[in-house]
Amino acid sequence: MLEPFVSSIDFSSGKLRDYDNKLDRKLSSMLGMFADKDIFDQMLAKEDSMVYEVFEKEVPEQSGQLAHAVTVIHPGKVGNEYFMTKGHFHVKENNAEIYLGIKGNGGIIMQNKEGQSSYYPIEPGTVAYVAPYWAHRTVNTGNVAFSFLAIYPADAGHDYGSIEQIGFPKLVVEQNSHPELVDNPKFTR
Ligand code: M6P
Ligand code: ZN
Repeated sequence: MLEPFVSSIDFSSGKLRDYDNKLDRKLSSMLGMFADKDIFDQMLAKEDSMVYEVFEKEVPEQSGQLAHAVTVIHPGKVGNEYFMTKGHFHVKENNAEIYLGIKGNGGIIMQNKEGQSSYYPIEPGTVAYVAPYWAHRTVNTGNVAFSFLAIYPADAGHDYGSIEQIGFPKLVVEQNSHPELVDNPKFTR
């Protein structure tokens, strides 16, 4: 049986200090996910920049366990589209998730299977509830690292499926120095 434990977030960097696993997502692991392919290719040819890092505590992927991780999205854009996570549905579609904003400014874009979308800005202290059945992706809309804590059932599973090719109904882009939602041309339903 797993024993109780604690971990700690460094609020100045937004990172989890005593993580067990770290996942690095660089531009090269996000092929086809940003709308402007030409700019993406130019950026990747120059440098395979880090887009986001996920600092995880290890818990068994079993019903009843709560996985928790801190994600740090670096500041940056591909064209006018903010750096973002891949985004996923849960394999167990009826599993919810909680995000808590730690550092920086960002947002969460969600979609359900009917193609409806929902967007909320996240700042330090914001608690976002990802309802069951909603896919979720976060974006960094600021000039510094955007960090948040995620808590979710450890056996929820990640379903990247069509999101890797098509994405979300809306793109989160910078317009006149502000985040705006625009229609995703690849998303047709
Ligand atoms: C959060 C959680 C994780 C997820 C991570 C990165 O920390 O939702 O489950 O893996 O963000 O998001 P993604 O897997 O969509 O790239
Ligand atoms: Zn999730």
